[in-house]
Amino acid sequence: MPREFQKIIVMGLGYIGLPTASMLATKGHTVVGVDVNENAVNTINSGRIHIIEPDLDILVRSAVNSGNLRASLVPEQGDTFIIAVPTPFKPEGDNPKAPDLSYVEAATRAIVPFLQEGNLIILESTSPVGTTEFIERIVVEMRPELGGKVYAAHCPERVLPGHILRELVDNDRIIGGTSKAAVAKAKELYKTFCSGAILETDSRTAELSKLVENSFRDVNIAFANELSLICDRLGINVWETIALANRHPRVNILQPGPGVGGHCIAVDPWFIVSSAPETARLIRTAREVNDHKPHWVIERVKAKAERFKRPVIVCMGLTFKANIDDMRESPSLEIAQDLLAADIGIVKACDPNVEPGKSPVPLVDIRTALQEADILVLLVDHAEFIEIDRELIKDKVVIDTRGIWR
Ligand code: SAJ
Repeated sequence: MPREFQKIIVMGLGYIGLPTASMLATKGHTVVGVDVNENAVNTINSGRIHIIEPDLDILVRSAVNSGNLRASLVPEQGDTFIIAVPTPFKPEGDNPKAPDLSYVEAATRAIVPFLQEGNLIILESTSPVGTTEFIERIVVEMRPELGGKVYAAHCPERVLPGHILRELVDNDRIIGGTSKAAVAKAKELYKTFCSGAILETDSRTAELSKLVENSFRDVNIAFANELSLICDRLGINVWETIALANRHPRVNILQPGPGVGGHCIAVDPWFIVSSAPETARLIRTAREVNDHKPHWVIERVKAKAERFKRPVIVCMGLTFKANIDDMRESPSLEIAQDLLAADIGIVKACDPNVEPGKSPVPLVDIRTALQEADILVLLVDHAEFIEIDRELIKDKVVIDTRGIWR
């Protein structure tokens, strides 16, 4: 029978690992969070955080103060090992969109020396189909005596950046094991902090389900982005068109934007394409449609800039979506940087969530942006931009990729 409180080793203390480790610690488990980043380890051990997410600082402080959470550079023995490390694209090779499992492999190899009979390994990282079985193979290759004696399951993370703590508790969770016993063990653990339903399956189905969730969203955003190009060609307002179509009881079109960013939706569909390149035609096309959108926006800005001698162009927003500080895979950042490099005017950016030192494009505040800009390119629907008085922008050339200033 599983014990009520376990000792859990969490490999990777990023946007998923740190909230999960802290949540488990506040529920009474003893948690050791492991990361290769010494700065992150020291910061967490002092009860502070190295990433931005609402209320995470409070949770980490209380987890560390309770004595149940500590961070370390190296793993140790425990009951359960949770792997929450990045799965980006491979830096080199024929396929630039192939998944890079080197972090998963390194984390696995790091824990194997500490594994004991009956331990459970949980993969939370979004991964291509077969990765949980790959982890098991590494274990057996390094410690043949553990063959069939440790358990492995995939419990894909599903939390939305900006709402991680709420969704960590409320969302339903998929648990896919390489055996039924692995599912049962993992379920016991997730029940200690997850109030959503726990859905049981095998590891390969769990891996694909996670990739499918993000691909579903990508395909639907691509539909909206394609509509925005069609509407532009026909001189029709895309926002009004979508709002009207969405009044049908079975239509629910998402919103067009400057492209799709973040480290999940712009990446995960490619893991399906890599596994089934000939078959995943729609998923691949959706990725291409969304990746093309920033270039289309750039061309529109360039066309407007031709009217001026040397216009001041201010890009409103650099993050990959509203009200966060994350610029990973951000189409807005790509647009601002490309416009700067194109030298078609004086290009600046305005983003209340980005620190000046972190922006590769010169930053101005909202007041300066509204005073100086000849062309305003609205890229992110941050709350501060939605509130801007339309009177202040009525004489500007405005390219609104999010439809908030209609
Ligand atoms: N976007 C649009 N139009 C829309 C909705 C989104 O252009 O109508 C854009 C956003 O601006 C952003 C990108 O899509 O650039 C992605 O944003 P998002 O809010 O849709 O999703 P993420 O990447 O923050 O988080 C997603 C979530 N997945 C789903 O909603 C299916 C989250 O639940 C996952 O846990 C996360 O990916 C992940 O880590 O995989």
